[in-house]
Amino acid sequence: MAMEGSTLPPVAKTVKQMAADMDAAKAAGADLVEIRLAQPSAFRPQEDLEFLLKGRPLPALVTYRPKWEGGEYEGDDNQRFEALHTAVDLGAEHVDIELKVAEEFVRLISGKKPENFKLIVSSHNYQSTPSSEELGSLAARTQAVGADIVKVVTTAVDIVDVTRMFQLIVHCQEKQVPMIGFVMGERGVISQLLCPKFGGYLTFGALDAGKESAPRQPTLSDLLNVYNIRKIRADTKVYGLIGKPVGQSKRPILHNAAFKSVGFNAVYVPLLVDDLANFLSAYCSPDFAGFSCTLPYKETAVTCCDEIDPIAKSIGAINTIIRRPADGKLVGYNTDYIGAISAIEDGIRAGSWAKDAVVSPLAGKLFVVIGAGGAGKALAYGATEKGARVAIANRTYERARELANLIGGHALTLAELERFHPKEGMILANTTSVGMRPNVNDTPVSKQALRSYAVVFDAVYTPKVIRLLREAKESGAAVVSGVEMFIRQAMRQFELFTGLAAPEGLMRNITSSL
Ligand code: SKM
Repeated sequence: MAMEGSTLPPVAKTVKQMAADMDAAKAAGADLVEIRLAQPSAFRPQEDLEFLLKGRPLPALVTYRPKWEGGEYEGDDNQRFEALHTAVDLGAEHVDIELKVAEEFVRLISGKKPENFKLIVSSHNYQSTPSSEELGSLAARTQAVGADIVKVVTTAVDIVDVTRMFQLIVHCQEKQVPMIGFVMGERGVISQLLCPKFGGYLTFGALDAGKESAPRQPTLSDLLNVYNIRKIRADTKVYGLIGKPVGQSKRPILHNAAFKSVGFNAVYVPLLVDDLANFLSAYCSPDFAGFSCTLPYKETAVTCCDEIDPIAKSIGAINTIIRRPADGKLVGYNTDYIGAISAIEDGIRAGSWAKDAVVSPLAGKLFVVIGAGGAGKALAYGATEKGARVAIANRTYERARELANLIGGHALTLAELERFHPKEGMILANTTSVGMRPNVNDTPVSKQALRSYAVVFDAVYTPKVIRLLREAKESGAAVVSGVEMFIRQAMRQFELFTGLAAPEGLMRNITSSL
């Protein structure tokens, strides 16, 4: 694993700061540091490289990226080659040179390569990821020019693009050609996280957020401490969160820590998906063993699975997919239902006014659900099962009506919701993403209307203190946070993924520290 970004442009950073960053990278657990040179105006090749390389705390990789390949260097190549040549002479373990000029550089250093030196020949595509054939021929040309390590970097337009990079890495490994391959962008982040699984030579981690050297590069700390990258091997199973967006989710932190605590050989990654059916058919190997599913795919996912658990079928939405080991079939489950309903029931029971542990405190209540999507369906179904009367309010009234018809409830427009007060002691559950980070000032219903409710629940858990619940509390309602639902559905999900009991204490501790 390399630590990239230890060396920002010397214009912004002194060589001393670059050296301090290298020490910090070592302390944080990197195996290798990338010394990334920028403009020569603020950089004296001989002296500065000597200072940096002599004092390097770890093996080094020296890069001097020109503007035409997405870097910062604007001068002529001779000067750049000279600096890189100096790096070779000073004992740098790796130098990165761009494929377009590699032949010239290889000629320059030929016969002078130190024994343990490795030349990385790289190419970067900032627009897309070419076809498998094109990638294969790019890797072959890169090797032919004299690369010790082939490096191919592309951009993910869709997460499916990453499968071609994984295939290329596996293919190079079979041919015993060391390869660094990754796909930039949020849709490509798994190419960096799963590097050891597919046999990549190294992966890059930024020293800190904001010090990335490629778009959406993970931090070194995330690689080591969230994704436990040192534990990832070829037989490590991959689980992940399918959604759009997924960046806000705390699931990777929670599930990876839980996997680690029970010694389960798996990693959990964010999967930013644009087309669910395409994603599932591209990632169809047993390596991809299961998924959590979030907005906007909980309902579409039902049509993409081979089998659906009977409760999830009644709900019409799933949030968990398991690839059954015996036959590879995809089986869908809904853990939102149990997670949310039990959290609300226990929240109410905790209040002195409803202590009966046998009868559900939802029985006989009027339960108002905002949202008719996947989570809305789970809550509406669950509350009905527990004996509540259910009303559904949705931005698109038609969808509210469809769901109401399905469960025998009542449909409302959002305007009607504002004045809805047929009885006392009502329960409100928001299942939309209104108020979710970053739109923390939004709320699905006015504070005035909240006075009609005895209990208010919000499925959103980022931020923990969401505006709806803050205003509900101020209006005198008891509140149940989405954090509790998050923990409970995650515990059930963990059990479905692993077949083991969920480490509840650990999962609660982690969630409370997030
Ligand atoms: O149903 C869950 C989903 O499985 C994961 C999730 C998350 O990670 O934010 C939220 C809920 O939609």
